[in-house]
Order: sequence, then C-alpha cells, then structure tokens
Amino acid sequence: MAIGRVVRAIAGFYYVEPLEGGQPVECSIRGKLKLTFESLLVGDKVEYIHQDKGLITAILPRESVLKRPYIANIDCIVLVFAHQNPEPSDILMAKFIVLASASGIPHLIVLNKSDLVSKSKMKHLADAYRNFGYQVICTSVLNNLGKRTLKKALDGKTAVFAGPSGVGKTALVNMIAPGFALKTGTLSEKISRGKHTTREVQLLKMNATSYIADTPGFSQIELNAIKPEELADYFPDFRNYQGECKFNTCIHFNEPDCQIKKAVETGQIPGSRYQIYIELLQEIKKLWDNRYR
Ligand SMILES: Nc1nc2c(ncn2[C@@H]2O[C@H](COP(=O)(O)OP(=O)(O)OP(=O)(O)O)[C@@H](O)[C@H]2O)c(=O)[nH]1
Ligand SMILES: [Mg+2]
Ligand SMILES: [Zn+2]
Repeated sequence: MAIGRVVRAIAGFYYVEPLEGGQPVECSIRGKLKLTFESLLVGDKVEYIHQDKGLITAILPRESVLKRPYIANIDCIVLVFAHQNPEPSDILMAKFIVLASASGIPHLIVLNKSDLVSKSKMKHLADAYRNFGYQVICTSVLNNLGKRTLKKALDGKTAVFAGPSGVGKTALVNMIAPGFALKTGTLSEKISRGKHTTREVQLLKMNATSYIADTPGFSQIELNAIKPEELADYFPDFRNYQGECKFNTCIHFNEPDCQIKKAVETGQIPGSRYQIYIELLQEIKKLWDNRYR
C-alpha cells in the first residue's frame, strides 16, 4: 500500500504521483470504493496499490475543495489576469475574487503581461487592488518580472492558477518551472480554434512540498453560490464600515442610514468600487429571485 496524489484524471483513469516523488502511476478505482464517493478529483490524496496495474483503494479526507476549477486540497488560489491582451475587466476580476474569497482558501492576484503596458499603468492597477486589501504580484513572462516573488509566494503550497483564457497561466507555470514545457497558445489561435490551450486540470510537482495546478481558462462566472447579504463580506475594503448600518440586514443598496453608502459619499470608498459591488449584487439578486419565484 502506498500513498500518493492524483495529478491528472483522464477518462476514468487517475494518475497518482507517489508522495515521495517519482513517475505517476496510472490507476483505476476499486469498484467498491466507486459506490461510496461522488467524485475523485485532481489534488486528492489516495491510498493505492501498484502491482502490475495501479488500483486506488481509499481516498484520504479532503482538506478543501474548490468548485471552479474543480480541484481538491488546494491552499492557495492564484487569480491570474493580464494588464492587456486580454484587457482586464473590473467586473470579471471582482467575480473571480469573490468566488475565491467565498471558498475560504487564501488567494492572491497576479497581473501578468506587465511588458505590454507602461510602468505607471502597471503600478496604477496593482496599487488599486492593493488598496482594496489584496496581495498583488505583477509579472511578465517576457522578461521574468516577478518570478522570484511569485515563486516565494507559492513555496510549500499547493496552488491553483485560475483566470480567463489567454492571460498567461500556463506561460507563468513554465516561467516558474521550465522543466514541464507546457503548451501555450496565442490569443488569436484560441479565438480562431474557439478553444482554450489548456484543456484539463493538471497538478505539477514543483518540489517536495510545492505543487501548482494549471487549469483551463474561463470567464463565464455564475455567482449562484453567493447570498446577497454575504457579498459585502468579500469586499475587504468595506470591512471597516460594516456592522455600522442602521439595519443589520443591510445589503448597502436601498436602505437608509447605510454606512457603506455614507463612505461612498465622503469618498472613503471610491464610487467606481461601489458600482462594481452594486453590479454584482444585482446579478446575484436576480439569480436568487429566479430561484424562489
Ligand atoms: N507579452 C506577453 N505575452 C505573454 C505573457 N505571458 C503569456 N503571454 C502570451 O500569451 C498567450 C497566452 O498564454 P497562455 O499561457 O497559453 O495562456 P493561458 O492563460 O494558459 O490560456 P488557457 O490555457 O487558454 O486558459 C501566449 O501567446 C503567451 O506567449 C507575458 O508576460 N507577456
Ligand atoms: Mg493554459
Ligand atoms: Zn449598509
């Protein structure tokens, strides 16, 4: 009996990398086990036997599950966006960040393709998100900007790279771990082929204690797991004003005596930031209204 980690899952086969390192073993799942669990995910730690064939005999308890990308036992979400090509959208970024916050898993923001914008533009975007309370690392695969900082941030962790297609998630993995030589694709290739370059979630072992998962990009984000009254909790820059509103059920929308709205009026919270909150709130409200109609 050995213990390993699922690093890939393809068509009912699971590639299990021994915890102590070495080549992944192609495994199937013991029939009896199949009846007792919903799904086996990349990232899961398992017991397996490897005789002539590999067979997974038990799944170790999960520490965490991320729904999108679907992966287990992650302790850091790296939200990757590009300074340009594709242009970053505040709304899309906010949605990614809200989902990551709601998962309870620590997360940080990487702003890639820094070489495509001026230094001041790069700093402007990064500082905006830093001021909201997020950790931000600017990177460029072209000139290795941020390489050391990113490596250090991920050391000893199992991190997943998530973000829209074409922002350079795979290119960043290659920058940190050139040995894997993963396939990247230009934006125009992605558009003309209508598909993403990375097609599956794959966990890569960096060293004895660090893993990185590369994942396919996505930009359709449904916030249906978020309740309207929870949303403000995922805006760390709102935290100072929360709990001070007249109604303790305040969602900072139409209510009177709202401290968040007051902070917007006095300029402590930028109006543009509040607008993003409202846009997300309305989307979530619509989802909930449809659900309970
Ligand atoms: N100028 C510049 N181009 C970059 C940088 N990083 C990645 N690219 C390019 O951006 C394109 C997309 O990179 P990928 O790594 O395939 O993007 P991805 O996020 O993995 O995309 P999916 O796998 O489709 O989700 C490629 O042509 C890369 O060469 C960067 O820092 N600067
Ligand atoms: Mg990719
Ligand atoms: Zn309020």
